[in-house]
Amino acid sequence: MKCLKISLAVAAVAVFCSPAMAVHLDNPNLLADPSFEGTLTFDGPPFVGTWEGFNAGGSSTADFTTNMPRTGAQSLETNIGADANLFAGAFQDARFGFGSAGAMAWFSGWHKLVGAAGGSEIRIEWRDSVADVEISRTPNLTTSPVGAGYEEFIVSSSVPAGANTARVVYAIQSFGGALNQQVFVDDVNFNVEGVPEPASVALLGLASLALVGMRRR
Ligand SMILES: [Ca+2]
Ligand SMILES: [Ca+2]
Repeated sequence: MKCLKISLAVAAVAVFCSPAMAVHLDNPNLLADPSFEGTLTFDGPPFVGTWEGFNAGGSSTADFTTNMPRTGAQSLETNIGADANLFAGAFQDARFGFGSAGAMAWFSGWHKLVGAAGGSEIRIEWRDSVADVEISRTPNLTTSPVGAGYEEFIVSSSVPAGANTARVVYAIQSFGGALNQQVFVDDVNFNVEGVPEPASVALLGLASLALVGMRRR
């Protein structure tokens, strides 16, 4: 039992002492399945815990594929064929709780182009999950990948008052004319300054109890 307590204390130190990363990755990732290794759903809410796909039908599709992973076995594949006014993408809701107004938040990831460039729409839709309303949304990041390898994208924003949820969206569209493209997306991250992931909270809680136990000896 003593060994368990010591190992938990060491784990807590490791959490506090993890090496500095790029600023947009500094906080715990609040997205489930950030590497698209599970299943893309098309079954409506809830949108927390899994990715939900959407498309315009016809030659537009969104799916998880083993074709072009950046890491793991799968990536998200969005695809629109040679027609105008198509769209395809996926989104997920990440909960961070009320009380983060003004804190910085980041939605980042990696995307890779096959076919015609342009048409990416990457954004955060800020929501109040209790009232089930959208508060506001970031402008679309429309920087599309240019081809060859995976390229990083980053949407940064401060959390607006009244929001407890971020709906992170990756979509491609051909509203401006036919594009005939596929975009692969992998290794996404959404985090909010000062918001820990539930698992870290539980671990720190256990470690604190272990330290209290050690002091009492
Ligand atoms: Ca992956
Ligand atoms: Ca769903």
